Amino acid sequence: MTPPIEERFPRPSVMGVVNVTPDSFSDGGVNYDPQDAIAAARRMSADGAALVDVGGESTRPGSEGVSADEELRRVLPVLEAVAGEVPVSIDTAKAEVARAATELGAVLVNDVTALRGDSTLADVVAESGAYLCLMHMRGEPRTMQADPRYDDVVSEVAAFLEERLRFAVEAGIPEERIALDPGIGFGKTLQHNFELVRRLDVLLALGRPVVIGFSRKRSLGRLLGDPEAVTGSAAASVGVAVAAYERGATILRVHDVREHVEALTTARAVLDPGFASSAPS
Ligand code: HH2
Repeated sequence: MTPPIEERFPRPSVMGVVNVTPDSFSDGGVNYDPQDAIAAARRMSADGAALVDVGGESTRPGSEGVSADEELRRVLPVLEAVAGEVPVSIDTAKAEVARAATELGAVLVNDVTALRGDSTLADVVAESGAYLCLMHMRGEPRTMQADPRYDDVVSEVAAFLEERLRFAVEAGIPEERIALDPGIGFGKTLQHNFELVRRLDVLLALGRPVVIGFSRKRSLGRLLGDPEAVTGSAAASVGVAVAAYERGATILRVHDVREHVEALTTARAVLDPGFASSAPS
């Protein structure tokens, strides 16, 4: 039996990011070579990542997308090498890629389109028994940062995620396997991104664990004074991850795993007396 997602990945769990891409905004192709990606996945796991999110298609603002064949060519060598060794999630919107990944043991399908991109993905997730992350995105990566506007970003994101959660459950994916993600930076301004974390209670009211992926996103660099920033620093990422954890986030999707694991473990010792008392005095 698959345990509920919050049992398998208790608060706070770190999801390390391995982009097997030449063009991701955050790491500029450092893991495009499969050997580099494999080494990164192993290192993240050793550093305390609860799972490693492997992706073969950049979703950075302005990006165009790649074919399923190209995505498979990028991710399969990595998934094959770490199968049975490193818990993996697959960052894809394509059923074909999710099927291959779950057959190789991927435990979670991370779909930034929240099952709106490929009409057969829900069936693949349901049949595989994998966990699922449903993420909010306004528009599509090519155009999403062109003047995003909301009346109330938090309630609109919550309504969207509630609708996608219902859709996934009706498609046969058990609710206890699903996590929700507000999609930091996906059709949102800096103010929207911070408000979503500040008012995380509204998303938590949907009753599912929340994933936050603020790591290295450009709002962090812009907040700290560079209006042209395309990324944020590791320190800024850690700060926002700890704040998100304090507000109730369960899974933190990050590039700098060791720094986040240390910071979140420390934050947990403050918030959770039972956890602190289990450490040597
Ligand atoms: N962000 C990115 C990609 N996938 N998945 C979830 N669930 N949440 C996120 O916030 C999220 C995501 C974008 O970041 P990154 O993978 O570093 O860059 P790129 O899409 O350019 O590969």
